[in-house]
Amino acid sequence: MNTNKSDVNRREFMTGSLAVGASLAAGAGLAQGAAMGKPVAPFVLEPLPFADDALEPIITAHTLSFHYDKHHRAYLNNMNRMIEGTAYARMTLEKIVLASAKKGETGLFNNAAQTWNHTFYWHSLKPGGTTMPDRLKRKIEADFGSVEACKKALAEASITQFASGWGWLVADRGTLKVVKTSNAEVPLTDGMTPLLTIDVWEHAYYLDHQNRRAEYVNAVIDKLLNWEFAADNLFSKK
Ligand code: MN3
Repeated sequence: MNTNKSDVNRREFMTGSLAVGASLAAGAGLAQGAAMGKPVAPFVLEPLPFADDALEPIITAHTLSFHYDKHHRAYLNNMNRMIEGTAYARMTLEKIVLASAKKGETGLFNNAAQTWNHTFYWHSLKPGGTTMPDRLKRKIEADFGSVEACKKALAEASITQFASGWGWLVADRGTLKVVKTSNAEVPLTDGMTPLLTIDVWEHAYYLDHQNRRAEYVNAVIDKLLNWEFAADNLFSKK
């Protein structure tokens, strides 16, 4: 994979936010532990970054009670079981995703990537949305022509993803793009830097919107996206 400027920031975010074991050490400490070959597993489920009813009516507490408490937790628990006592137990979550993909260990990849994807999705959402930082806005206008064109591309990718998967805003070698992935697949494995994601598995919207995926996707894009998180993923350096 490439190691552009955002990788470091994202890795810190993931290790820090999916903090490990009983000691909720700082991200730097965890990274150092991983680098020294000490176990970082088992991973723990971090709390949602908002109240469970804060995204209503677009995403209800009822949906989150399954999506976060059941689906996300199950992926994480499955991954923890699979890595126990293996070399993976000494890796950061992002490294587990990349290494299991490279080795074709599909079962582990699916659970590790879904653990990563869901944490990334929760942080892609913000009650009421956020104002887009100017620096990100200028980059989006340069690469998509306009903010509206970017949102339209993200909506189209998310709505047209066949069956389960994800819509993403990514940086690909310095250029912003919209991509979609199937099932657990994540653009990290193609060397891209995820900036934002929208979960389009049916479990993300079916209780609230039934088969109306477009209604869910458009509402998320209009009212819930965390553009400050996207800007942090694109621009922040440690
Ligand atoms: Mn999901």
